[in-house]
Amino acid sequence: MPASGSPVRNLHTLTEILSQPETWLVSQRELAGNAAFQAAVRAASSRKEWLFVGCGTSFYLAETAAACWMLLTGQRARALPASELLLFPDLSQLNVPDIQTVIISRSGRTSEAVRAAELLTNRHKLPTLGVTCANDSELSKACKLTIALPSADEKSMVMTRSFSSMLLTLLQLAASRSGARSISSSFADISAALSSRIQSFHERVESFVASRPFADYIYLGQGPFYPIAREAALKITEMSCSYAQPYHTLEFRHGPKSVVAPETCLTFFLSESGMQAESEVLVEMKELGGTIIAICNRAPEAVRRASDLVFEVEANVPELALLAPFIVPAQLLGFHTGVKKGFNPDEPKNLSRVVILD
Ligand code: F1P
Repeated sequence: MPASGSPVRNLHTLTEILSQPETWLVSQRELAGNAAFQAAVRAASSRKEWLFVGCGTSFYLAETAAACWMLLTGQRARALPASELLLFPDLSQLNVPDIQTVIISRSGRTSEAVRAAELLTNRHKLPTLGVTCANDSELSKACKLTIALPSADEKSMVMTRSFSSMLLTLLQLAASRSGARSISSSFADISAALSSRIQSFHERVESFVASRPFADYIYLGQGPFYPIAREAALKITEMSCSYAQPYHTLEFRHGPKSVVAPETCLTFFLSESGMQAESEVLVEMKELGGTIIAICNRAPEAVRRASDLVFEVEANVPELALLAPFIVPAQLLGFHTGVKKGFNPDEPKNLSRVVILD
């Protein structure tokens, strides 16, 4: 029973996590008639470089979007925390032709994100695209164009469905630029695949968390799955005040693996591109005594044998369409770990829903 005393199932953070398959479909339907999205698609055709900006979860979304953009379009794309634009503007290298900037903020009110948008629009005279879940936000006033996804907004402090829905929106924008039709058509498939599994994921995570205590949490991913690992680490930190570290999967061998012990919970976001190399790390960490969670589309036998918990999406979709469903088991791990430790994920310790600076 969480600290709030209300049953777990009544916590809106859990309700929102479980609503993601349906939310993705609603958001995609909203986009079909969204004038701002269509304008962004038209504008994207003349852009040659992209800079994605955000804070917290929205920064990890920016990193994921930048990786997807490069893989889908072949164009140069980068991600920066909004604070870096404000404090170290020369790091952002804005003086390149045909750059498009994208500022991501669920609330559309985060001071650093709004200030970064104002700087890019007003001082640097650059095209700014806002991506948010709020209508009529300060972000939309600071950007030349803004895509809003109100159906993906949340009551919760932590970002869950807003992260995955805005990710799919940016993926759809990248697919429109690259002509990768299979990406846009895959959203119904990942929604259906997750919808038929999410209750089982929820129950399996809850019982796994109840079965044993952990001292720390490691999240591993390569390529566009690395920022998903960073977001997963933030989720369990925000909801359960646990120590969590993300690494590129193969980087974990180069020193950080010294921490591995039975009370270390290692979550692997297994890509299809790097499955062989990444699963070898998974097997090695099991041999070191770690507790292993594997999140993948389909688990090779070696992964199944070495893992304590396996989550498979089993969707016939392009690899990048797996990024959104892959974060869901990690969101559930953060939620149930928080409840087990006596926290209320609806009211995370020390956090506010939006960081507003004076
Ligand atoms: C960004 C953010 C969240 C974090 C917390 C504080 O919010 O850092 O990622 O979980 O809610 O704000 P936003 O700019 O996306 O609204």
